[in-house]
Amino acid sequence: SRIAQDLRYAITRNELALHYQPIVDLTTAEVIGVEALLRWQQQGHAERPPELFVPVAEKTGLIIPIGAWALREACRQGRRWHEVHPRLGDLSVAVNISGRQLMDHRFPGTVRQILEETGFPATSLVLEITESILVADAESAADRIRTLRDLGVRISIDDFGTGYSSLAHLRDLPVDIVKIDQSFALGGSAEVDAGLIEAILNLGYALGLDVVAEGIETPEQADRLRALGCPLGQGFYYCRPMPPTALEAYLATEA
Ligand code: G
Ligand code: G
Ligand code: MN
Ligand code: NA
Repeated sequence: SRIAQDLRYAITRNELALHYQPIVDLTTAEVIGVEALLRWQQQGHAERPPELFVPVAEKTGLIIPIGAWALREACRQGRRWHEVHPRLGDLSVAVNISGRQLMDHRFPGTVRQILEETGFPATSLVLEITESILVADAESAADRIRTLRDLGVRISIDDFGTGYSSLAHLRDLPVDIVKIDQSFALGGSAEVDAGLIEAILNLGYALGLDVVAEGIETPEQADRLRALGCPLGQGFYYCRPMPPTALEAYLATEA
């Protein structure tokens, strides 16, 4: 396809960028971390959303070099923010990892090499993996996650609540963070959603996991999540994803 052909040159032509969306402490609104989100700005084209090109990158295998580029870029920029704002020295940087990337046999080596090369602390790096990937091949995924955690990085289950994990499955997965899918914050049925969010919070508490609610768009949603005891959140109400320079300016007001 045309997208696949163009994507082949996206890295060498410098067309890829990362935007960052803050993740905040819901009680203090303090930024505790950021999620890196891939952007593709091709000369002469409207910006192509990741929902469109990430699946193509996965199918063609281009997600391997593109994913490595994103990881390196995020660690490089994360290192810079730690240096510029020492008070944000524990700011975490989360990077989305696709299934193909996760299961590639070179992936743990790539992560190790990028951490060494950039000097970004492993403990500040979070790898976001969707629940559906972890369910698809649970045993191999769990093995791979153990290898990655041995490097010191943290693992986050993304889009949680949409992938049909069993409780036993989650208990056996060596992860650190659960991200409640944005459909729960945005959902129409407040009472049902509150019940489900509470269930996920209890699960997180029982398993010793951090919990992040995604897709918070209004102050009411933020209030509701806070009242339910959700510690961390992310969404347009707090911040939209923004380019690194804008994030730096934003962090400067906090530091
Ligand atoms: O803001 P947003 O449109 O950026 O992201 C849309 C989707 O693309 C999300 O599901 C997100 O997880 C995915 N995505 C964004 N950046 C990356 C990336 O660097 N790697 C992978 N594999 N997926 C990404
Ligand atoms: O699948 P993942 O959780 O990685 O996707 C993150 C996606 O969610 C990105 O496309 C990001 O732009 C988007 N996003 C972040 N905050 C909000 C929000 O408050 N509302 C909506 N609708 N999307 C959001
Ligand atoms: Mn994500
Ligand atoms: Na998500």
